[in-house]
Amino acid sequence: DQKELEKELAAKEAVKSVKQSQIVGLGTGSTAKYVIIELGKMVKDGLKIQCIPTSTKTAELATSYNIPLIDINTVNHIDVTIDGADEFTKEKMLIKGGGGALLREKIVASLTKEEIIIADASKKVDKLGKFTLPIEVIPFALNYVQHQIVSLQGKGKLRMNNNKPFLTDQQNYIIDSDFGLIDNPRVLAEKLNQIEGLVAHGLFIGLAARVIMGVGDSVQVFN
Ligand code: DER
Repeated sequence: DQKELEKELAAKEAVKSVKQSQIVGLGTGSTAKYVIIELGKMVKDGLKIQCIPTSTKTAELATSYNIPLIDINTVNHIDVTIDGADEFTKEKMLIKGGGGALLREKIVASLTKEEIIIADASKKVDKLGKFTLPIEVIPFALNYVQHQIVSLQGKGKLRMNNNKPFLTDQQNYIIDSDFGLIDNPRVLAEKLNQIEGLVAHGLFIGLAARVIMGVGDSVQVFN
């Protein structure tokens, strides 16, 4: 359908930035999946890259396409990462974490020289916040962080999976938090960064080098 076509168009445009012998971060989600499929073809045709997955799900998918993986702790930088987003603005501010991979995605993004975000046109927003903000917390801090979210005028809901709390790759919980439309994402991000036990939130500010949006039968790039 239209969205899937736009995801694929964005992914195909993004992989043009992947060069021989690079260290490549692999995103998580249904848009990033198209990147893994494309890179699988390029590896089959002789592309030599070493990849770092942002989730166990992505690691399994990449392995199924014979994409070589390496341990993030064996590198001190990543050349290029291609990842999705739940929302993005023209200033390249993002909400991520819909797929639950936000902590590893943020660490990989922070290590990456060129973080490329790919998305279908439905992800573009004027203001972040229609999509609830994923917040990853250690279980020990669940109640404490919930209270901190309330004090920041948010409304948090523990993410569930089959009637049990969803667990991230790190065995942490996610609180999907509604702060309404967020006037100043940077200010909210800085407040969230102070909360003990909150290990990651989905506001990615200043991390994206480029956003490639599939729209109709072409792409639009936000630099
Ligand atoms: O969880 C994540 O951060 C994913 O990248 C998500 O934001 C995008 O997932 P999608 O490509 O399936 O919409």
